[in-house]
Amino acid sequence: MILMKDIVREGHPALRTKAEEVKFPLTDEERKLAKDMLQFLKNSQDPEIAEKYGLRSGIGLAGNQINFLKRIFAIHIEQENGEALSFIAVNPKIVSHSAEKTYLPQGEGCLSVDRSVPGYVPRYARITVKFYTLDGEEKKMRLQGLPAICFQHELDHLNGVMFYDHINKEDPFAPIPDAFPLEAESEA
Ligand code: NB4
Ligand code: NI
Repeated sequence: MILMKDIVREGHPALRTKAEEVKFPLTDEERKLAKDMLQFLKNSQDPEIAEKYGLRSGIGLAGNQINFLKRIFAIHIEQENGEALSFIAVNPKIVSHSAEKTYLPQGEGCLSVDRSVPGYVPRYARITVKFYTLDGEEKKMRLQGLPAICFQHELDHLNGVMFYDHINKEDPFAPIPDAFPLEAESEA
């Protein structure tokens, strides 16, 4: 299982490397690592398991973060309606996006960043994405809210981009034109 010791931190070159397109069929090793990445997220959101193994909770994880430089990431977000948006994306792409932007009012963090970097991280409010499953099946989705923000955070990792690269250096909390903060679920 993936533990925090397997997640590389700032300064590791993998976080500034563009990950490679995956060729199908995937190798058994690639399939196993991808499934382990999704399982890490589920474990990290389980209070007992997270406590037992000292896991920081995560809703997304990208290959670069475990020094696996293939264009693969996993997302696992428990939705209000109890369903989980849970998938592994292979060779993900944003095919279109809204002009409108959004951001997490509390800012973003990263499992590869052991410090708080305050500031708004502008993200597209609504995106249409395309990716492949581990078996090579094409998936197309429209995402908004936290799933859209998470997808963009993970896609950035595959391109060697960190969330704080998007923060306004002069004024980290400067108002972002045509952007609305993501309301916390309960307030919505
Ligand atoms: C990726 C996210 C940072 C901002 C917002 C949030 C958490 C991450 C990083 C956008 C993507 C990991 C991957 C959370 C979290 C809310 C939902 C349900 C119950 C706990 C869970 C906690 F854990 N970020 N951590 N950071 N990253 N929300 N949630 N909660 O996921 O570095 O590249 O279980
Ligand atoms: Ni991250």
